[in-house]
Amino acid sequence: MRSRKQGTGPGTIGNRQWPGVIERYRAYLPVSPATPIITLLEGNTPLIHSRALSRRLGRGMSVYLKYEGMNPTGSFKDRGMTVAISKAVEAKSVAVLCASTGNTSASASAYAARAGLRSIVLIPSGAVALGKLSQALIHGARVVVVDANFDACLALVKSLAQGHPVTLVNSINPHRIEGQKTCAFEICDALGRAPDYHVTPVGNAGNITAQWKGYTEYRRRGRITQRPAMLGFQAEGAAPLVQGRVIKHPRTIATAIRIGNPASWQGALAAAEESGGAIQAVSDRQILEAYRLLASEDGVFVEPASAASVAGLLRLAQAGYFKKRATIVCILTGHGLKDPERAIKSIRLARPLPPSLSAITKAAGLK
Ligand code: AN7
Repeated sequence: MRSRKQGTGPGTIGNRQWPGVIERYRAYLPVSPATPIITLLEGNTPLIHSRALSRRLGRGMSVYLKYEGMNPTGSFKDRGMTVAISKAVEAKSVAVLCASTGNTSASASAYAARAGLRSIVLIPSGAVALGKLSQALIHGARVVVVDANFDACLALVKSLAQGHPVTLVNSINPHRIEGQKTCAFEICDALGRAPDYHVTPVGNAGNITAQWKGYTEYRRRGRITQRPAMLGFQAEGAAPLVQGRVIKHPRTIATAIRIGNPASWQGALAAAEESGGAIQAVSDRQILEAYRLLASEDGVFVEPASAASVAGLLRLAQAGYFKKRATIVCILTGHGLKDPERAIKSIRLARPLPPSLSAITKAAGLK
């Protein structure tokens, strides 16, 4: 390892600070010298080798976790939002609008605050994790809670955007997809090649579409020779791509991916098909098992939706899907602190004890 004296400590490249995804990958993104860059220095997230999962899979597998929860607002959305908000400012927009299961609204409101734009977010009532809601509120978004699910909120913002001078920053905005493809670039830069398998949660399906575009562009420009098989995982009760039909009332504890009519439907199917991968479903129970396993064995805290990738990994491994000695990257899309209530619900917390040394010693499991 090089020492920090040489300027290669965490978060630095040479003697420089990480510049954010637009400056790092400018040649691949739709920006010009005239584009004002709005950034919180997103990207450069850790690619962590998982000893626990590599061992569990056996057969010489190397499993890596791309910890997207380490982005400035705690999810991968920041990669797309830096581009979408920069382009909105360039277009002289004064307000941005989105529908969200939480993370998009957190990211949009933060980047809008930084750019001096107004932000308006529509969220489904009772279906957004507390951390995400608190972010939108504190960043000053106009938060409109709708008594309907995410799909209805998305339909509403599409109509609103047509009738008003606002920029829609859901992933149907192509600048979002452009920014989010940088996740694939970082993985290839870190590994020196593409992984054999790329495993990711799927909700509105923008991210898997963007990641596949990233690998494809990196290959076209000669940065990699092989692209990975793309494996996308939906929650069983919210798996329109697996069932091949819109799900009117999607259900899952993974509220981030409680989506029944994904906007990038075709993009996700194309990624799976062209790459020789698949879109499959995992149960809430499998998601929660993977959620606990990541936290307790690898020390990585994610939100439940993010654990869908690892749940899918374990499912496919059990079915003998992977070739031997494969390199597998699981995308962990959002931070566990987004949804602290879920962590507390999954582990029983004991009643407070009197401050007596003997009672405490016993409770601490010490002799
Ligand atoms: C943690 O914030 O759709 O398949 O409105 O927050 O690109 O939609 C969030 C989605 C995965 C799915 N993991 O990504 C929103 C929203 C987390 C997420 C997804 C989301 P897409």
